[in-house]
Amino acid sequence: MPALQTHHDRRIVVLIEAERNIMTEQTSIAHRICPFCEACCGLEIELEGKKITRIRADKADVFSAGFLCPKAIGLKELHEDPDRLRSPLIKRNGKFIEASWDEAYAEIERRLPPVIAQYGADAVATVLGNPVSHKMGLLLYFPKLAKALGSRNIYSASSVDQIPKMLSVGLMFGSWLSVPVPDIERSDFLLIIGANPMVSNGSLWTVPDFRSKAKSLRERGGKIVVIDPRKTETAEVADAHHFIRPGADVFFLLGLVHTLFDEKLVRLGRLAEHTLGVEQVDEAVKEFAPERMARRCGIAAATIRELARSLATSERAAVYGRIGTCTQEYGSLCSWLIDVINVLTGHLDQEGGAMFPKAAAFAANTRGKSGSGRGVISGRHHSRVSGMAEISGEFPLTCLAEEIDTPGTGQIKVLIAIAGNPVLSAPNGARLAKALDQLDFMVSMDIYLNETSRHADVILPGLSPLEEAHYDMTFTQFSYRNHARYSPPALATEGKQPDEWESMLRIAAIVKGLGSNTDIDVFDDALLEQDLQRSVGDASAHVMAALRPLRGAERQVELALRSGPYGDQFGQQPDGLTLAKIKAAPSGIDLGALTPRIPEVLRTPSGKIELAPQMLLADLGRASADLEAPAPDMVIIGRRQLRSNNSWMHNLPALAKGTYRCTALVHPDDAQRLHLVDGGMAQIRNGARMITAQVEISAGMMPGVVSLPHGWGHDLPGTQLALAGERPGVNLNALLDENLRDPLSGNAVLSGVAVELSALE
Ligand SMILES: Nc1nc2c(c(=O)[nH]1)N[C@H]1C(S)=C(S)[C@@H](COP(=O)(O)OP(=O)(O)OC[C@H]3O[C@@H](n4cnc5c(=O)[nH]c(N)nc54)[C@H](O)[C@@H]3O)O[C@H]1N2
Ligand SMILES: Nc1nc2c(c(=O)[nH]1)N[C@H]1C(S)=C(S)[C@@H](COP(=O)(O)OP(=O)(O)OC[C@H]3O[C@@H](n4cnc5c(=O)[nH]c(N)nc54)[C@H](O)[C@@H]3O)O[C@H]1N2
Ligand code: SF4
Ligand SMILES: [Mo]
Repeated sequence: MPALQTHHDRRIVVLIEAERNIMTEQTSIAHRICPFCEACCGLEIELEGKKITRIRADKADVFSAGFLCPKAIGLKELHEDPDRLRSPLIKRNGKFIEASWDEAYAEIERRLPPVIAQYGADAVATVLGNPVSHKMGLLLYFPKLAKALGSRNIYSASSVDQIPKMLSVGLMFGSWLSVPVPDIERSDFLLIIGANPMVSNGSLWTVPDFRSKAKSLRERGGKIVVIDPRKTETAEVADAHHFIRPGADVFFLLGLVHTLFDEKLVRLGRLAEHTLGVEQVDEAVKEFAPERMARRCGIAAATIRELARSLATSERAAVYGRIGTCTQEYGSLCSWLIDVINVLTGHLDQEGGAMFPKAAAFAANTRGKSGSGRGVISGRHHSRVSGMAEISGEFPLTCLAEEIDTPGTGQIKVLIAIAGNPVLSAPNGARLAKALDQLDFMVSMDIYLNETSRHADVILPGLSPLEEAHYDMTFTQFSYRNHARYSPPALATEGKQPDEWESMLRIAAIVKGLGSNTDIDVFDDALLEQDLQRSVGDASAHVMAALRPLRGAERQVELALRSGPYGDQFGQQPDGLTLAKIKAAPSGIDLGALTPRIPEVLRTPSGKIELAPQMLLADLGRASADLEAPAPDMVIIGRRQLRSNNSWMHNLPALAKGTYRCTALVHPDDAQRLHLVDGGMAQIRNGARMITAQVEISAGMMPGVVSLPHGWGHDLPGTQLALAGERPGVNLNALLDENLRDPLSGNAVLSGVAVELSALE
């Protein structure tokens, strides 16, 4: 600043400084990674004292660069929502009453250990919902709770979501989360199957502002092709869209793989020396010529062949599939074939292709010896009633109800539900709801009294996202670009509400017999010391001392970062990452574009890409036998909506307002045939199950397919969701059969289920 010349100048400076003081006293800006969806946008929270005055995108964010969606305002509305729970609830004589934290933990101590003593560890089940993957406290401390419980009964939303993909990448690349993602900024061709990133903002692919990235791709001459039974918002911004018969992706994908071999388009390039099983795949797909697949999947043979050629001849291309390809009978096969194509076309692990992110912390594919490993192990035990295999340490969510309501040795007596709402989010929630009422004891860790937590005996509410710190442990593993960002709490907690990691640890302490009043920090220290002894042996004292100033989840983040692939290795790499360095960069640290990682990323015992896992090859017989199956007259699929997030954001005014959205989309021809009118009501029936939904006629639907969003149906008694209850919508999952699963992964079939549709007078 130039030297001040005049009295006038000096006065201005005094004024500016006065204003700055007001700014610092009253207005402040906090940074928060949005926890609502996988895009993980960096946001700026403007505060006046404790009041949230504005939420906007952080333009300087190294990863999301100024993008946000309408849900971001939900951070303010959630914080202020009068229905959001701030203190624990205990059910007494069927009614919830507010309780202190000490009372709530004491109630758990009174009721949980006796059940374990009487029935054994497996009598206590845990069920985890989607927000767990967005919450470092829950994610980091659940393993400690699970270890203390020692129960095999672990369930989560993964098995109504991505577990088929986890299984296929686990078998192929050796760890559950080694999911390759499109390197969209350098790609020329994207084939998107059963995903709608324009609305979902990406999944197993963290890609904020998909729209701009897709636009740039097309502006540089690239192409996007979408395969979906609905002409989605993503299809609208693509070059081509093809309807596919729901649930028939496996036939389409087999047709593509067949073509690659048939037309001699297979080019593994650099991957050749790192891949096993190419010949087996060639042999296995011989019978699946596109000409035989076309009728079954609804896509012409010429189109399948043309797409195979485009993928093979584009220099930089990737195939990406999501929910639509997972939540169906062939979820595992589809997930596998997508990456088989990425490998056979030489696009896996190549710039502009499907690449492996390298997260700064917590990724199994950055730990231990690189290049090979134990691979993944599944099926170590089977569920009691249906005999479903454990995958990645959990049983299918659709087995939870039967494990509670089927008497016998090993029956579940206690449930700890953590940030999940399976009564709405899982098929046949009515059965689950009934089962929950038969439990001896149920704890919900949730922020609402909703369709699931209403069944609990004790509810422990989590903090508002603005009151807790955040490091993204999950989605950094699926990010289109490597980065590290940290959000400190934007606001101090009101009262004595603990962080969720503390509650988890306290329940673990209760199970361990340490008592509900135990000193949590002492317990946490002891657990960490044990872990360090195992991982770093003699160096544990040094590491423990370095971590000493921090506690809880934050301390775990510091440990993972410093020992991670970019870390300072506790002083050995002084330029490396530490939590302090990330904290000093409120808009994050960019760690660069994705780089090739094969073979280093692999953790298979062979040290190779396993292109032809036996389990998957064996399942092709099922597809082969199903080739002639006729198309049902009408099938139902799901859809996501921009202002909604599964079941739990319907109580926030800015997201709940506007036109009614829980509508059943049908093609005009179907509407005419079935005498359905726009805005009229339709009965949707699956055997004895029936719901009534409002019809919306849409030329974007594939004929013979009806689309209804999930997560609705807020008309169940005993909840405290005033706004959501005003327009409850209907529950798609009430129609679906909990016994319909992808047999390999146990994932629920949520898509392509045959229904009858009829007009309601
Ligand atoms: N038919 C059909 N069903 C589906 C799907 C579909 O496409 N079609 N999609 C499936 C998918 S992909 C998923 S991921 C699942 C989701 O299944 P769930 O995770 O069971 O459902 P959500 O609606 O996300 O419920 C999240 C719960 O977490 C609570 N919550 C929110 N924030 C916090 C927090 O900070 N702490 C705690 N303790 N609790 C919190 C909410 O109040 C809510 O109860 O639904 C699945 N269900
Ligand atoms: N706004 C918003 N964003 C969200 C969520 C939300 O509820 N709302 N949920 C979050 C969660 S938990 C997840 S897992 C992700 C999911 O992310 P996405 O997978 O991108 O989500 P969807 O929008 O459900 O897209 C699935 C698409 O599959 C299509 N589909 C259905 N059946 C089939 C089929 O058999 N074959 C094919 N090829 N396509 C099919 C549907 O028409 C739909 O367009 O989104 C996340 N983001
Ligand atoms: S796109 Fe997802 S992460 Fe970004 S602001 Fe919207 S809800 Fe939040
Ligand atoms: Mo999900």
